[in-house]
Amino acid sequence: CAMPLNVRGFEIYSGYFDVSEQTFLVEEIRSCLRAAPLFQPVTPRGNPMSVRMSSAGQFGWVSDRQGYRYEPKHPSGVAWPAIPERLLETWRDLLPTARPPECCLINWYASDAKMGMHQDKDEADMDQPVVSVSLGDEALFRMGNQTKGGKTESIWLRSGDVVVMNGPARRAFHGIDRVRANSSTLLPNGGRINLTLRVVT
Ligand code: MD3
Ligand code: FE
Repeated sequence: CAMPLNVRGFEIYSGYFDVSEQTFLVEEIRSCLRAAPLFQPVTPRGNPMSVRMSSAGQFGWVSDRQGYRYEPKHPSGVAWPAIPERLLETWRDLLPTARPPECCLINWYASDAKMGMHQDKDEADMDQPVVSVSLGDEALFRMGNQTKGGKTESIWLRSGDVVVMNGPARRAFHGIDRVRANSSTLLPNGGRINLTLRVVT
């Protein structure tokens, strides 16, 4: 069993998935995206986000002029597809006693996309853990504190890495500063996919 690197309570399993597992996961995600295509969320203030998103599971995360929230359906009105079994297995492997995830948020980053520092607080119980899977190009992940501001620490997340956010780290501010273009050959069209498994209700 692999021991994670612990940075500020973030448990980083570097190289959790090998290339053949990563390739399998990309196929599973492509199948999800055929049912529930990526869309470009708009912030409540009306600014388009640079990351494109979709979800799998009972609930998906959406943002528009109405606000940030979880919804039982894709903006097109179709139900979200099921969370791929390999991801549910990963959750059970890393968090054997946790409630099962109800959402797999799918984030797609083009090489110029980023995500500003934020807290994930749209879930009913913020004490439930979150698991993140990185696929494709490397990304600079910034980890902050439970309150805005203060010192931060950054690490590059690579394809196949998994991060578990549990305990105080679950409430930490975090973001993606930049993606390193052409740093992986996993995705034929380049870019980066981040999957986050979450308990929502
Ligand atoms: C820490 N995603 O979807 S993954 C997000 O790479 C998000 O797409 C980034 O932040 C990405 O909300 C970072 C690492 C991550 C995910 C969820 C967290 C860190 C987290 C939730 C709480 C605390
Ligand atoms: Fe987040």
